[in-house]
Amino acid sequence: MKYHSIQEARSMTGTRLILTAGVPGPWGEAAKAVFRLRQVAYAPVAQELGGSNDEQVAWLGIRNAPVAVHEDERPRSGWAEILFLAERLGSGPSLIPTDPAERALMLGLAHEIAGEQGLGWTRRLMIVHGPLQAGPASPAYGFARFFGDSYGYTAEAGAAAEQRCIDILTMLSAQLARQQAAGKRYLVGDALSAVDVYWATFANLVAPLDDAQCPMSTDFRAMYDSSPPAVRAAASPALLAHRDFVCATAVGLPFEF
Ligand SMILES: N[C@@H](CCC(=O)N[C@@H](CS)C(=O)NCC(=O)O)C(=O)O
Repeated sequence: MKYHSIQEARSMTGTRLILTAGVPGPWGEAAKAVFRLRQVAYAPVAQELGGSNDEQVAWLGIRNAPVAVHEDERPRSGWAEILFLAERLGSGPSLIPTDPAERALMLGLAHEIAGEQGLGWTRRLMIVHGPLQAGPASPAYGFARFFGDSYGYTAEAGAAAEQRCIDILTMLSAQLARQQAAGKRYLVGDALSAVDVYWATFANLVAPLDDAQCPMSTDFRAMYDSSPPAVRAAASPALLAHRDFVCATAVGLPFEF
């Protein structure tokens, strides 16, 4: 993917989407998929993984990614803000159910995947927990310290993260099983919604797609693929098959970043 610099993006109009360049970050991949499905044209802009990203901070006051900037509106970096921006700007079928109860369920499930203390958040705490417990002698300590400090790590939260991931995956597996028992194809309601997209993109943190579908460096793959068996087992075969189906039919393969 060809990225613009922050400097270029500042002087552009339209919709710009700041993404961590070169890696399949689940929040960024989800934002890209949501924009694509809503047919929102955007200019990709590079953020540096774990970098100080000074120019971005000077412009928007936000260091990480993704960040969507539409015209001269305020920047949007939370998954829900980005989703509602795509709903407003885009066209075609909505990614948010119209039925109020289905809508609430969809947004709640999406939070459990992409929000604070959701699946992505707690898998990240799991990833940094080992090196932080091992201490500064661990080769991954510096990386883990930075990400731990940036995203809510405490020794207590780190220790609780694995069970939290298992609980979320068990709950998503049960939700899909209920839907399938009712003859329904998607996680909520009768149609594709944003939560299917969040699951399809965040599942990489549990059972990464292969290199042909989602190329990544050996180190990155080892990190994404480091779930202990109990976490992996909490994602039912049907839930993983649903990821494959949503990637093939909605998100688009291979992932490109
Ligand atoms: N702002 C997002 C969360 C985004 C997020 O956690 N991004 C991380 C993904 S690991 C990131 O940008 N990491 C790269 C970095 O911190 O430099 C939300 O609230 O939905």
